[in-house]
Amino acid sequence: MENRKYFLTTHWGIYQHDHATLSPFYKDIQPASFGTDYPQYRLAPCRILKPAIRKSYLEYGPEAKNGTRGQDEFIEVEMDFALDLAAKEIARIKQIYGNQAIYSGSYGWSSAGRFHHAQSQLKRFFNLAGGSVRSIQTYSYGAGETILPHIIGGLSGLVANHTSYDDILDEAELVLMFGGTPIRNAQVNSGGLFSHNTHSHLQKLCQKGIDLISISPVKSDSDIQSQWLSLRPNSDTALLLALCHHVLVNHRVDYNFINQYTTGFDHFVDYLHGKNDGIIKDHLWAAGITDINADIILSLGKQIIDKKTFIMVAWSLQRADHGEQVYWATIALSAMLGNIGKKGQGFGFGYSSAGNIGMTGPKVALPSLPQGVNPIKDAIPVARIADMLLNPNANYQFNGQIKNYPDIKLVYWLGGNPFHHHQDLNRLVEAWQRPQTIITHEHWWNAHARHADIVFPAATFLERDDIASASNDSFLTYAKALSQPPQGVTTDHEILKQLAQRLGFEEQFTAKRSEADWLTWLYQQSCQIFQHQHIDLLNYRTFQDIGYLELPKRQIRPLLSEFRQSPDENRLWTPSGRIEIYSKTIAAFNYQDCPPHPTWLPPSEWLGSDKTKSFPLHLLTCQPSDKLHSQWDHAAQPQATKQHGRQPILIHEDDAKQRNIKENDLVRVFNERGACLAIAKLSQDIKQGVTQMATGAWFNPWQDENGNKLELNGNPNVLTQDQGTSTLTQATSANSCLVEVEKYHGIAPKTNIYEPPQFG
Ligand SMILES: Nc1nc2c(c(=O)[nH]1)N[C@H]1C(S)=C(S)[C@@H](COP(=O)(O)OP(=O)(O)OC[C@H]3O[C@@H](n4cnc5c(=O)[nH]c(N)nc54)[C@H](O)[C@@H]3O)O[C@H]1N2
Ligand SMILES: Nc1nc2c(c(=O)[nH]1)N[C@H]1C(S)=C(S)[C@@H](COP(=O)(O)OP(=O)(O)OC[C@H]3O[C@@H](n4cnc5c(=O)[nH]c(N)nc54)[C@H](O)[C@@H]3O)O[C@H]1N2
Ligand SMILES: [Mo]
Repeated sequence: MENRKYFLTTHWGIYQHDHATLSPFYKDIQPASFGTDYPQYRLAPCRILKPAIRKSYLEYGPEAKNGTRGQDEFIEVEMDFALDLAAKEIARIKQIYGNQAIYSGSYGWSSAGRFHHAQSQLKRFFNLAGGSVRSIQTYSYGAGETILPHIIGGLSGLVANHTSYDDILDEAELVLMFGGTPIRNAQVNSGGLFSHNTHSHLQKLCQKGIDLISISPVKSDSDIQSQWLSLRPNSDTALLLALCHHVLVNHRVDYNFINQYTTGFDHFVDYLHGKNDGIIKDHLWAAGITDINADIILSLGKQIIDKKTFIMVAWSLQRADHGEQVYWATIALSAMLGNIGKKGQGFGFGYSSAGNIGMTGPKVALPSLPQGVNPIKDAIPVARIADMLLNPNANYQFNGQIKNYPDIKLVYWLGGNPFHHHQDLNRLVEAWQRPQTIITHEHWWNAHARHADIVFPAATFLERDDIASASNDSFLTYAKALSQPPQGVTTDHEILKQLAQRLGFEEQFTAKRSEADWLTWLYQQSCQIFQHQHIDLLNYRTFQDIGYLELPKRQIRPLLSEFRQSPDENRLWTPSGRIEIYSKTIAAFNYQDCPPHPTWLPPSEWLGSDKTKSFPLHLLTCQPSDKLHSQWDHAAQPQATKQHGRQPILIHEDDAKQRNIKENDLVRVFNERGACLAIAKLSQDIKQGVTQMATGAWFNPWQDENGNKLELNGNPNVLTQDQGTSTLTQATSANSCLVEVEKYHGIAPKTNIYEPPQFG
């Protein structure tokens, strides 16, 4: 072990430090490629060092002119002034409109510690303040998370209870990797990870000679040696249905499994045969949709019948219009093969979408900050934020319910960046003008901070002590601040505490504990939980001195193996207790855009739609390899990825040639929703007609003298559509997006989002 004594935990791994520099945790076999230089960028010019109020908000308060959020100057003020203003405003909104006019959904990854977890802090605060409207679901897998309970009764195979990589290594002969298994994404795990092991697991599959097929429009989605099967984006469901059809007509359906463990198969068989729509879902049909040669589909069908097959599907595939269908079709195919619940066979989602999928977490759930109870029960599907702000009181449907959007007057957000994560950002900018007041805590003067009225300067993970652990890994770390926060900057907890004091519930909020007391308390809770398992953890002082401890892991069993073993004792939490290949519940919802069995529905935007006449290229927006989302985009690595300050776009050589675009040319990527600049990167390893951009460049909007909008940094969310995946799931459909790309002529303005805003 190096002589660096202290530890810090991030979502991208554990670091050691000596109060000056960070180095990767010595036990991590493959640390993330980014992060060690963050201390150098802690005090960059874009750091927020003082509370600030939007100028016209300061002058006119909530009556400030509409439409200026995001463009206004800011006035820096003293902390007490900002706190008084924010407290007064929360009290005013509560009194006039009630707590149902406050939105604190505050989605986002913030930082990894258990105590300084921004959303937990904010929820605790508002639960004591009389409640607030929240969000449910995630941007990550909202479609999957909403449909899986209808099919298998829970989220198994999505976030937990995956079949282990070890079992796959022992048993599988063929692994289909839909969306590939890009190692860049396994750098990250919510809550952190002890060691980055995904690559080594994948390499073992490769070394053993297991047949690995990466099914993706982008070759680099597989970092291990594998066969690349390129297809049209969003067409995977059609391929899976054709494989189902192949198994069916070759009489290789495992009817023992189907009869004992599933329900509604007959409806699906009728669909595959085209009984109602006259369309047989065979390899010829799928070839026309997927662009995969029909013979290749047949040969794939033969392989999955002959070999013990494991099907991995990335989370990205369900972040698309009708994204839920691809997961349903995967489960239907695995059920037909009869291999669900068997060692190393069956299916699982997100094997490289995060760093600890297919590995295991601690034996027991670890404690987090208690949040209390929210007296307001209203919550929106998280990706419907702009719809909510633009359409107060309007009706919408979601997962069998008819609901109304609340009329939100105050938004309070910390630890997430809607101007990173949301789709159709120009629409979000408009939606963001609607509330009377927006309050934010941020580290940086990014677009999220610039679109608020009251901005509090929040300490970063480098500047706070914390306790960290992840539900999908088994460690506890004592995170020791690398340095103090800059003068005038404080923790989210401290800001909320001082607001609570002004609103009369400080003692309830803090439970009379200091931040250090809370950490002790969290550790004591962990000790108690483990004592029930007859495991003694170190005493707190020793834990603090050592800085981390490894926890005993849960046993990991093949996904749904208990159900397979005894389906009556271990009924699934579905209405039938079985895997629902046909769902009567969904049938009763009668949604046109989500039929009751796995179905091919063309996405609203894809290479098969008429819209290609105007916007002929499909844009996929993947996770960035050089950071977590938009975090620390000003640091060296993300800046080095950009060229001349713009994010790259991957485009097929022939598509580039047709447009007279050359390597490293500055291009304008556009559709009817918006436009951004990017640098062209030409390749043969992306399907023709497809482009790919990483998310995460800080939104840097600009307009020319004619009012034409152009995002300068390469933020692809000015292009993506803000439309729910379906009435059932209402999740993000970011990956269904058509664009056109052209060479940018003229001199483009430089990005200026890494500089502080104008202060009045
Ligand atoms: N087009 C497209 N869009 C996508 C996706 C996609 O695939 N394509 N992916 C989606 C997915 S899966 C996700 S999860 C979202 C991610 O979206 P987010 O989680 O919202 O993105 P982050 O950049 O992690 O936002 C964290 C913000 O909080 C700040 N922050 C960090 N720590 C703290 C803290 O302790 N306190 C405070 N006050 N602030 C803090 C950071 O500076 C940053 O601005 O993006 C989604 N958006
Ligand atoms: N380095 C890094 N790692 C991260 C994150 C990060 O910001 N940075 N974010 C984390 C988070 S919050 C999440 S939710 C996960 C997300 O994990 P994923 O959802 O798995 O990640 P993506 O990078 O969006 O998508 C993976 C690949 O899927 C392919 N793909 C997209 N659409 C289709 C399709 O229709 N069909 C097929 N076959 N392939 C398609 C794309 O080419 C893309 O490269 O990543 C996590 N890991
Ligand atoms: Mo995510």
